[in-house]
Amino acid sequence: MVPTITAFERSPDRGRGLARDMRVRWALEEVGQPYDVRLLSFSDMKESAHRALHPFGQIPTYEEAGLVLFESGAIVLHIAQRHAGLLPEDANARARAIAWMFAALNTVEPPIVDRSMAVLLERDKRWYGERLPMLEDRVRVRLGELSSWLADAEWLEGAFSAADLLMVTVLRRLNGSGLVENYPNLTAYVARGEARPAYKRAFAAQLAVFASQPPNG
Ligand code: GTB
Repeated sequence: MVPTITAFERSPDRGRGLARDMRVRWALEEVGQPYDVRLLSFSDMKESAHRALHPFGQIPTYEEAGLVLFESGAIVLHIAQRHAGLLPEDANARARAIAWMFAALNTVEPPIVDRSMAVLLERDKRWYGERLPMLEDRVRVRLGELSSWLADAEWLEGAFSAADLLMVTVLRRLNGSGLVENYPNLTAYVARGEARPAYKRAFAAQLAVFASQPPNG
């Protein structure tokens, strides 16, 4: 059975690969698994039909025979466990790659999301000017640590894995901030991820959704 995922009908990023269905699309493309997409408006996501699949009324979800999943990290892990190519075969290396998947989502992404939310929602607050540098310092701490760890390695744990897939999508959320550019090895790391044919197919599919929507529909 071809799995079905959910995605924004009209993504706020105009289909630039920043919404979290991008991770799932990319993982499915990496393993060569075709998939269907059900597009949802913001109000569709809050309807009971979708909440039956996702307790928080969000995208992405993933449905296959007998299984419904939510949380992009859990979905990518599921795909990586069911198909070859996204996790190392060696048990210890696999455990470390999974640790990096958690690190991407639990340690690196939170300060990046805090910064994005401030930029998006708090610009008009009188304390914004003081808060943004503090949030950006927190992001810089994580980027510096990640940059030191990665050093001149191509990927986080040997060959490209689901850990890199998640980490690259997390770092891409800083596009336009200029923050990643201070770490040439991280800039090159993100570029390596974006150069993968599977990434390009996933990005094109997400962009095509946005492009197919009527301007104010
Ligand atoms: N932890 C969950 C996961 O990883 O799956 C978080 C899911 C989530 O945040 N989903 C968002 C959502 O459904 C879309 S991805 N939001 C609607 C709602 O909560 O009502 C977050 C996102 C959205 C848009 C951009 N962008 O435009 O740049 C980037 C990221």
